[in-house]
Amino acid sequence: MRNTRIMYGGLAAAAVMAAAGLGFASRGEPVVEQVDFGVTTTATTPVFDARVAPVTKATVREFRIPMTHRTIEIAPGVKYDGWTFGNTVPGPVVRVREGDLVRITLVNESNMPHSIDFHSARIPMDQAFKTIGPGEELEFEFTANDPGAYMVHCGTPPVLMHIMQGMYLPIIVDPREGWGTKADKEFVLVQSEFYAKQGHEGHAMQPDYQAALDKDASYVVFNGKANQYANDPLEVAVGDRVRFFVVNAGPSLRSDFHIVGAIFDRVYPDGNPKNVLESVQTYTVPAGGGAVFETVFDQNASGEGVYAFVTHAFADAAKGAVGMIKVGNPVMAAGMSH
Ligand SMILES: [Cu+2]
Repeated sequence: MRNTRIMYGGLAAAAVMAAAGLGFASRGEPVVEQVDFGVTTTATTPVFDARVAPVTKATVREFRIPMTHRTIEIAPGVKYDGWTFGNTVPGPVVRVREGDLVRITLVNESNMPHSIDFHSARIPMDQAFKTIGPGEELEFEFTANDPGAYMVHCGTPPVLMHIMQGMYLPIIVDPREGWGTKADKEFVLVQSEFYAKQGHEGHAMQPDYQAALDKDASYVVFNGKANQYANDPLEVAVGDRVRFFVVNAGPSLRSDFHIVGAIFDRVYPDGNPKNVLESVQTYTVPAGGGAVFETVFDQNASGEGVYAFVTHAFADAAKGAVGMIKVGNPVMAAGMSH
């Protein structure tokens, strides 16, 4: 879970703030939330924990984001020498509310230059998104004025290389007035692809840059590992309204997001509820884009049972971009292990 410290202007003020549902304590001091992705660990076993905690009451959000090089697992039993934000691929979820001040402290703990690019920020890229060397830090801030589900990635050239290595994470900016519906469960799914070739004997897989240029992916994945939700499905209850924050990190392929056996009540392209589509079967999230999907697993419509979520570009689903959703407590069919 998140290692989060929230600083209030005093406990009494916090109580007032909480009761009023406001982001400011009674003395007008903003509520500051601090998260260090160096000590926050997103559970990645048996699967990357796709559940998303609700947005907190803070109005100032401070994130320390270390950039590291780590051996990751991109398919069951397949190790890869990746590059990360916060030690996992994708990096931890950033969740804020429209209007919040977001303060970033980027720390390069690797042995080569990296950077960070927030799609949710309107900010001069030459300052906030500049490349920093090993051991260096960079601080910048922006106000998250546009609700949505956004990609965050390393923008150091060649960007294709830095993204294919795993340097991305999702940021959710909740609308100030909320989503308009109450979700019973919320999940984040980041689609991306890996281009891997064999390393030296006994070593992890290595990046295949030519394959990346050719868009010849080895694996296409949700949340960093091929097929990881096949045996460990997302679990929801019958009757749940479920909200999916889908971000496509690419670097180069589209995500034609679809749930087999369900229809999306709503899709919010880019994650802004002012962009609303209804009764959607499949919606494409472009590389570098995001969208919010909602569906209800009602008793008599997409009720108890097993469902698959996929990119309906099936050459990519066949490379690992498929997962399962278990609704209620269905009898699992033979060959559908859990
Ligand atoms: Cu990088």
